[in-house]
Amino acid sequence: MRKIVAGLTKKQVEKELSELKDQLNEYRNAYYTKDAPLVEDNVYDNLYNRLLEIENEYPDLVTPDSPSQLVGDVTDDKLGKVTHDIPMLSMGDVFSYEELQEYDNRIVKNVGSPVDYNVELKIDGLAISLIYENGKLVEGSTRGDGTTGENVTANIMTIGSIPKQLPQPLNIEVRGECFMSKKEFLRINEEREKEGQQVFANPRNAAAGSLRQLDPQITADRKLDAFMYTIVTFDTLNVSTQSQALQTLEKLGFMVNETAKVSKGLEVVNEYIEKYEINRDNLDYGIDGVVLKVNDLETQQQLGNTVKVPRWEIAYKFPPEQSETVVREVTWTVGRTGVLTPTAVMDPVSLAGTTVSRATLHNIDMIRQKDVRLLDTVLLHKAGDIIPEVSQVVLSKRPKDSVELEIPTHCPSCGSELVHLEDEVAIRCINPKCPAQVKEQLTHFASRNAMNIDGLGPKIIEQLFSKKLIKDVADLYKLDEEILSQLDGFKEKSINNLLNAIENSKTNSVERLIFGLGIQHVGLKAATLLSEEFGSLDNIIAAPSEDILAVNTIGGTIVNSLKTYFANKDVLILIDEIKNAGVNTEFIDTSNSNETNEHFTDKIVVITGTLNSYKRSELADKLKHMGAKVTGSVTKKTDILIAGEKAGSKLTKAQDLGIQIIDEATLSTYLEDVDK
Ligand code: 3BA
Repeated sequence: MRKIVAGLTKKQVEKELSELKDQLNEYRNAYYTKDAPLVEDNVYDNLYNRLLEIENEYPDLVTPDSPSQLVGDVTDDKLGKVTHDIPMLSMGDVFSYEELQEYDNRIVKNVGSPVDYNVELKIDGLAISLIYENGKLVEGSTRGDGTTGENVTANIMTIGSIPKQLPQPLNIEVRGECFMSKKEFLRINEEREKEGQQVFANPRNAAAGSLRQLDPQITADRKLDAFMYTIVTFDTLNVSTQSQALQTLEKLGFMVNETAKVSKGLEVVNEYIEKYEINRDNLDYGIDGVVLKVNDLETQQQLGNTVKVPRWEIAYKFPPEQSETVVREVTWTVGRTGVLTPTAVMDPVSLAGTTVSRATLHNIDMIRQKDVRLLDTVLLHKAGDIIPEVSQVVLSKRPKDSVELEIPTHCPSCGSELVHLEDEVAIRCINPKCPAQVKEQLTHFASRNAMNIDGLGPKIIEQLFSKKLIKDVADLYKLDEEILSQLDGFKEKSINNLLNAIENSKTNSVERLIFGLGIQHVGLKAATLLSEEFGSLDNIIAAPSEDILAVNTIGGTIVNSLKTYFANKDVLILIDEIKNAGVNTEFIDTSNSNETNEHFTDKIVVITGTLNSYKRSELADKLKHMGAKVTGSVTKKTDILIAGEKAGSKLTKAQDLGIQIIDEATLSTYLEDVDK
């Protein structure tokens, strides 16, 4: 399959090599600098191996900018640099048990006798290094290229599971893996999708993107964790093996992965690998293999390092989890913005712990690139261990009667002709009255980050729409008891609840309305910036482009999108209707009205237990507006614990530490003070 190097002329080789370098460097850059991979790992690996093959054959063609000469991650300019006095090496890896056996043979030969290994899970995150002086956390950094990393101290400080203060006044440097749980990854991606932002490809990228940025508040809003696995400088600690090092780390208050095991030679290694390869989906964090480390630190020293990797450790990488199945059908769904997304419907197959029968094909480029056809056998994998995707077609199994996919020319929902705009991967339905789009828009309008109309989900919208009780968002404000009683299962209570929720949404600050309208490229963040700056929807509509551009972080794409949107006559009619219904279109500045309130200004606040009249996220927002810092765990630095019903360990801890505790009733009086 692979082209051999020998049959090519030097000119051809040079051309291929230069293309490979450009391509790989583009992929590396997207992966490391932007934390947004363009291709799957195996695609990168295949190209990279081809590069190595050529460079092996023609060593004179190796240049310093070749990806083969660059070690590990690239660092970004925006963050400060940190030099690792003791470099952070990379790990050697193997992909089969045979190779592990060969590795062990070499070690035995080298040391002169069998050794114990400490066997650990290989956490799929990003390596970090922490420096403590006198027991106090003073610096946190990423690995970067191993010698120079990025200074992410402020961001590291927001990670709850990293101690800021050790129980002893030690001078130590410890290293480990920072990661995001799968659960948090799903939560954040859901949020990003709603805000119209690009989703993270996997938890590793989400962790990197959250840690490697300038605003520590963003890191704090996304729950990161870290397992620590190495003590770099031992100070006075009495440690002689890797397994003792892990125990010591745990005693010092670090989170340590608890699955590690000591194995005499490879005795239990196979068992360990199998156990976690099968169970990896049950873990709430991603792993991509298993690490073996010679347990005895002196023996480690004796074995030493090569330039790139320590000789005393090796990583066994899991093969990617893939399953084969047959594509039976491709369905196209129309999203809120009219974009059509193809989904492959396949024979159900078990893949990494769940049964899968649907996988997104993303867009027509992807369909063409992968050349997926009906009746094709395809290999599936899970992006980030979670989202099923087609990796490739198994061409050797393509039946004679396979059918090329038809790219739709008309919208499956409304039948209008589809368009393929230049510069876009998507095909779109541009009929603004398309029922599929309108339903999605209505759902978005009512969603939590937009108008936050509790109880108005997709199912009810579907009913309202198909019964022709609403046709656009303005109609939501015309709903009454009589209309709602036509819905299946809607009784007095559910009717009242929904009408209340709709009524309440009229008093939202205007950024929720702007975000809810679903203007292309205008997420909640941009909507909030615009509302703060211009004060009302009318002012935003009337604002000259230059004035909008002058708002920090608002760029030309957003300005163009706003101008196009508000130039539409139908849009202006809709906005008039919304206003006439009594929906607020002004910015309500919660931060200003609270400046005089000193209950929460500059306070570190933790919320725990069940609250009856507040949603946690909204309360947190509110407190932040009042100048509080809302954190997740109770520490000595915590000023106030807001304790709802059934508060547990956080309450006990706060009591132990003598921290001010307020219950929901007290909280309400504090907040009422504020509203005056
Ligand atoms: N152990 C990653 N390196 C690891 C200390 C050595 C090491 C890792 C590891 C080099 C994991 C390379 C980056 C680095 C600290 C250099 C682990 C994991 N041990 N369990 C042997 O879980 N991903 N990564 N980190 N120094």
